[in-house]
Amino acid sequence: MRSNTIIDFCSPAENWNEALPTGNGRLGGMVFGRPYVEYVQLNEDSVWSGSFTDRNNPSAYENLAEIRRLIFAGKIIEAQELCAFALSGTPETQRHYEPLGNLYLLFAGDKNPIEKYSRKLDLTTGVITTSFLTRGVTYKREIFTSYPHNVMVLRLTSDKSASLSFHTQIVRGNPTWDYEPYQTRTYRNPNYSEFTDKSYTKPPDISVMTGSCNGGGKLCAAIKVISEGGIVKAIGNSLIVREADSVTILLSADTTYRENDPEASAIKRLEIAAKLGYERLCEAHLSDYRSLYNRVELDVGDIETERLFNFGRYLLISSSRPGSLPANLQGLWNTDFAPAWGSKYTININTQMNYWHAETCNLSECHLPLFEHIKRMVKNGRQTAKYMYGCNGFMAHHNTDIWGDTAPQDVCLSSSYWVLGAAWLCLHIWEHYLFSLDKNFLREHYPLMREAAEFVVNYLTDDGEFLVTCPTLSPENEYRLPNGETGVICKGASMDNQIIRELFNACIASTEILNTDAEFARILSDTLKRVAGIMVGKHGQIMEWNEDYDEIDIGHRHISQLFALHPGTQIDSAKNPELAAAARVTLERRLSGGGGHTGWSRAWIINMWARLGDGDNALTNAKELLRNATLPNLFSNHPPFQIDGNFGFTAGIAEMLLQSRVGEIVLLPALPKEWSSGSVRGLMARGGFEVDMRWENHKLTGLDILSKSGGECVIKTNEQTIEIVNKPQTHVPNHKRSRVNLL
Ligand code: FUC
Repeated sequence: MRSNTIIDFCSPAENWNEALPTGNGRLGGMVFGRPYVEYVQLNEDSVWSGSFTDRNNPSAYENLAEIRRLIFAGKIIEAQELCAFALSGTPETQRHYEPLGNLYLLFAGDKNPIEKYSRKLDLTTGVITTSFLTRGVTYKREIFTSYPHNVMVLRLTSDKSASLSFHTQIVRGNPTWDYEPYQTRTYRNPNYSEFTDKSYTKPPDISVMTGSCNGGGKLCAAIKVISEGGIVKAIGNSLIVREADSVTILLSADTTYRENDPEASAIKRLEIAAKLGYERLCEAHLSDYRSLYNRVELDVGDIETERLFNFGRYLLISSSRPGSLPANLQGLWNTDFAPAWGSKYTININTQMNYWHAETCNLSECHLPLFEHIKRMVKNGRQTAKYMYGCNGFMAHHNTDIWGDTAPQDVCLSSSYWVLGAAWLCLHIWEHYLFSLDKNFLREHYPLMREAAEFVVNYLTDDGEFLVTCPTLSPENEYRLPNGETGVICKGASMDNQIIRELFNACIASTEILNTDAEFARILSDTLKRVAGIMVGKHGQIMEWNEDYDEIDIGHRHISQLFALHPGTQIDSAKNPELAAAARVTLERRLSGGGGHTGWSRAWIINMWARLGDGDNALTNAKELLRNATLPNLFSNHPPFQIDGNFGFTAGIAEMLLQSRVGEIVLLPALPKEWSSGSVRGLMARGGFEVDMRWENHKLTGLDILSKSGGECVIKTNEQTIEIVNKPQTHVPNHKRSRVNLL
């Protein structure tokens, strides 16, 4: 029977896009579930190439005035050429993420037929199970990655004693023979261990592999094999298990990013975990994992949608936990030594999208690695602001890496020279505050928002009419110039103005909440008066640039000009219906040109339709994402796999069911006709409210709201899609739990 919490297959993974992910934020694996050559492709979040290099272009500042002059004079092509030389990073590229290595378990009897094969990931436990029958024996493998003990745990059992015999090895390589480096037990593909430095055992039961992050630090992965019955012994760099009843394999990894001696720390962690034993490790994992996963439950009568929604929560819990790095372009899971876009942090939409569901889906703690990373960016971002642009404060362009690099990435006119990466990221601080109302958090992190705003105040320049960002661009679209040429670089792109307004307003509100920095708040509000508002263009659309240019790609995947609709708050059907109408035109225009063709782009569109209160269009796009941008293992497809589409999808579903601002909750704002009855438990609203509700025939029939911060709120619905039966209580007063019984 199909379930919304199980991802299952009846055959082993033939390729990476069929393998199942496990992870605890830092340590991750892709499990193939192969009966005779079990293969787990491994990642550790700090395995990145290189080290920090100052890449700020020495010619930037001396050319800034000239670039601005050219843009103001409409000499866009000349300005672009100068940008490419004077602003690009030196060198042009940041560091990239790399795989940790591969774990292999090789079993005897590889030509025997397999029956009753099953492979599944249970989203309620975070455990991947493979089982099969061969020669009359049923074998079972369970794999999870424990956050509390930071080890991956593999448990091998069978229904017949003394029937587990295999050898195991952990290596780092790049086998050309995809995923099948072992052709037999005695032949290995030449490249399967080419990036391994040391490979040794510590008899009787530990095997260690070390390597070097390409041009960077050192890494180590180690396993300890614990058998019940049978024997474990070391030969060469392999551990051999013979005739065991059951086996537990513990795997741990470290790099010099966090530990001076990764070998010592990885091995020590194995010994600690081994003392606890499988049962206690498993209990600790389940209680930790369930404490996060069980907070939310969705029933909309559509298993595929519910399952992908749940998978997005699973993936965040598995790739972003306190102490880990934030989820990168592939979360944690990457098999390539030269991954697409370096599997870095692209901060003109992608990294932000990774966290859109963190608050709404009650995974607030999983948001924390992002804030730690913003802190890592500050020092570099100050240097870039000062050195390249002569500005105070802190800034970032459209990408960052493990070192928090802030200089431009690539020589790519349509993306590299955008300057509001830090400003947008800092809005996540404000979101975290709005959901938690945690003043201590705001006090600690307000300085980051302030510095991002300070850069903007300094960077803005007067074009005679408005204060504008310049140079800048609208990620990552191009426009047609009046003379027919194509332009990218511009002044005052619409998304910039929208981000600036959102950030400045958040800073001003923070100064009031924290009772601090009134003078800075005044500067921000004076500055805002001179920043252009949202403009409607000749097609009735929200203008993307400060001139009503036509876009080169009508169906471009980025829909930057609708930032104000989502994730921003400035376009709102209730507050400014004329802008909401223009946002609808914009979205329809993008879609008519083929927009939404990447997973993340489609996911953004779901969120935007939800904000427009259009559940049917939101659902159509959700189905489209499921159909056309989802890989067999349910990873979202750019292509290749990019995790933002998963996270953005989950955020979009939540956005269809609940929207909020402090003091106001809108229930079922974008309920599609198809979801006429259903329920959801545990979604979060701004102001610190946890909401459970159910509905039948488009009528709200049950509502239970917990105020976690002791605040009050007004409850609304979108009356076009949902009706509150008997209109009972539409105001939740300030007491802990308010059960509003509607029937
Ligand atoms: C942005 C997007 C691309 C891709 C890359 C990682 O540049 O425009 O589609 O997602 O980030």
